[in-house]
Amino acid sequence: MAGRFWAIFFMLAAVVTVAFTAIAPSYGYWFPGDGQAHTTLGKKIDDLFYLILIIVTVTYIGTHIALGYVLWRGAAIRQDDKVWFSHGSHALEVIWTIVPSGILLFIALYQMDVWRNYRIKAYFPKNTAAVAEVTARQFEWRIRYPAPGKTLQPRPQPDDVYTVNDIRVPAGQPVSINLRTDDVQHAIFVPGLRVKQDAVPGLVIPVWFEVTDTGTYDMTCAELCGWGHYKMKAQVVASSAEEFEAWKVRVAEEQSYDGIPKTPAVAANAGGE
Ligand SMILES: [Cu+2]
Repeated sequence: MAGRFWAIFFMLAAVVTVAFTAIAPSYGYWFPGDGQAHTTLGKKIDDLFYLILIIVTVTYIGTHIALGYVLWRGAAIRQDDKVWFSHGSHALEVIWTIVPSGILLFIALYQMDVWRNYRIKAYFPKNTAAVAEVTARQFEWRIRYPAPGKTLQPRPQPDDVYTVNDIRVPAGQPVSINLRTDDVQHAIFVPGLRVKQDAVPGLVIPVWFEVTDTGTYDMTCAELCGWGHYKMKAQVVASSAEEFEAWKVRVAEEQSYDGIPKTPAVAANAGGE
């Protein structure tokens, strides 16, 4: 009797999983899906995630059905039946070594394109523009942009534009940021853009992404870097290319303001002083 109970119990796990998978999405209880990754590559990363989720779900259901079946069969065995020992079965060992290895190998090869596209500079989109250098420190993100109309230089220039915890990029085109850190390890993490990269002292790591929708995206530090880790909340703001340039002109003006307003925006700000 107890054997039958556990057989049904484990089968039920499979049934509940199938039911949940079928019903949950329509109630909004589901993983981030279509249209929630706001970068071109992020959508492909989500596809990989779902591929793995499908494999895991099928394996989970299959395992529980098999477990339930074995328990059900076992419950039917009477005390005086001869016991069958399966321990040390060569065929079984080979099967459950080869099948998972095959699945892992498939995932490893299948995701290679996305990985290469994401991490290896030679495979970045051809027209990727380096918009800024992001330097992590204890405990904030310092962002350095080239002056309006100029290109980003490896070393700071006198007319560079700076912000803190505020990354601005143009949307609809591939852009890259050069990630550095002044002190300990930090990690840039923008969930909505599916962008995550460790910042390692001594390295300048280019990170590219193409934001598909204009908007403001939360950014955090994903490396427990010290007591001020929690303060490293930042944002990535994606706007049209024109707005991005206009914003940069305005910030450049504000930073080099010498009391003589050159644009209406700065003049308006200076008016109150
Ligand atoms: Cu940090």
